[in-house]
Amino acid sequence: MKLRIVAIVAFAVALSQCVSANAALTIVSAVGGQPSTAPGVKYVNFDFLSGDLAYDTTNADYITVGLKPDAAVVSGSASGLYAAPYLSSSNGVLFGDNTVSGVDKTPYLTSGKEGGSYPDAAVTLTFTAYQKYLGLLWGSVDSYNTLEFFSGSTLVGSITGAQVLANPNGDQGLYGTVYVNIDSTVPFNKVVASSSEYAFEFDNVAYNSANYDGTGAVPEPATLAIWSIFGAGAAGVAAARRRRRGRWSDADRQAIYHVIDR
Ligand SMILES: [Ca+2]
Ligand SMILES: [Ca+2]
Repeated sequence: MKLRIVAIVAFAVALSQCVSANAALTIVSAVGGQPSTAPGVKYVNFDFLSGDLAYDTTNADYITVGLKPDAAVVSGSASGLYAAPYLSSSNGVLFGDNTVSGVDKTPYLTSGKEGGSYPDAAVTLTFTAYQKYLGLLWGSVDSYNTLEFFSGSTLVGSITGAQVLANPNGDQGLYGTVYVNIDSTVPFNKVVASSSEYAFEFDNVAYNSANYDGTGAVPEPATLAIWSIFGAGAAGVAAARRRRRGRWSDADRQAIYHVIDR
């Protein structure tokens, strides 16, 4: 019986680690919205990118762009496949584009269509440092666009086009593009953009590792497993001590219930 309780405690502790992986995402989006100008924010426009390449490696915390077929770096628009985002209220200035209002004429990223011949189609942004903020110019927003946030290999949150625009129908004009600012309670170091239909198009990403204080990242599964074994081992030692000492005290039981209840 005591062994079973020890196992339950170890499982409950492991479970509580998993539960804490859910990030609360605060989303602010607007036509003509602007990226954050907080200290430390970096602005990337993907204009000198082709293929799977690291971007802006002059920064210690840079982005590596991963393109799973049929994601791509593109310019302009191709009917039924991708459409350029739309700049407004001069919201490209911090990215080196002084357009006041008009189509994004620079290279941008498109997810392609996930499924069928391309089951993994997606754009992956992998950061060398943890982030708690992401901004992006999200063009021709569709309800079937999905943006996922990962801490290591753990999915900590996701949003869809329906959460950034009231009527996400792929409008390729002024009112179909929003600048979206997302703050996460859980630090992330990978973002994946995918779409079940053509397509998820975006440009002008802002990010900021300066507001990551070094805490809250989700442990890698291997680390978690080792930690759990250690935790179970430590609990086992404690149980053995209790066995020598005698019955579980009320305080011990309360401690266990507390852990299970979390
Ligand atoms: Ca660009
Ligand atoms: Ca679209």
